[in-house]
Amino acid sequence: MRIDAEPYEFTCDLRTAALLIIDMQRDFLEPGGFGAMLGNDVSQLRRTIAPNIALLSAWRGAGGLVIHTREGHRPDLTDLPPAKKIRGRGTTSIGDAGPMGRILVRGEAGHDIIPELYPEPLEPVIDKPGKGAFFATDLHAILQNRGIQQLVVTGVTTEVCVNTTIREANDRGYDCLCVADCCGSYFPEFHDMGLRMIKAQGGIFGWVAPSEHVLRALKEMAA
Ligand code: TIU
Repeated sequence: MRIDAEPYEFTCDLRTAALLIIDMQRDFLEPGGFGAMLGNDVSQLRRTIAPNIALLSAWRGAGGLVIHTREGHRPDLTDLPPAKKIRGRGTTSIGDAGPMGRILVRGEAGHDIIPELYPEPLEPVIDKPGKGAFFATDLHAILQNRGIQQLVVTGVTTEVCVNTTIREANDRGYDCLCVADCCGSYFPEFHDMGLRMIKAQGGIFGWVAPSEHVLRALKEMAA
């Protein structure tokens, strides 16, 4: 499958590619969540929901592997670095009671994936304690076991968990295509720069394309 992308065409085979959806969690995206409570503009993230629904549906329809991630911690917080706990000097932080349960704690409502993009029973969900999806998770092993070489990456936020994951994947030998309109940041300028940082210098970390190009390639492949 050939996808028109920047800085040049991204070629991938559905048997060796996975759709990796990063942290589309209620606490980051919903108006009543932790992100919104911190004063962030969640509409910047919510615009990614519709294109992600379309891409997820097409990818599932083509029989491709889908992997979801969630940022969060064990209820006893033993995997929460003290530095991460106190960062920001906020009055409410990870592990405290938030608007949708304990903030970024596994099993709590706010930690879960938004209903619009909810994983199907056989789709792996990677619970990650860090920003990158490879750190302290079995993502690399899962990808290796399935012979995956290319990742089509979407989710939030562009410059934080999406960028960190793409950089980690790049160093582990994966080719990554970041789907521009399926990623979002609370800060539009960081979103733009986050995408530019990936595709600069001949694709230093990977490729960037709009979802329309991925959908078109999936359609052409099926024809
Ligand atoms: N998933 C992810 O990006 N976690 C963050 O904390 N992002 C922010 O932009 N804060």
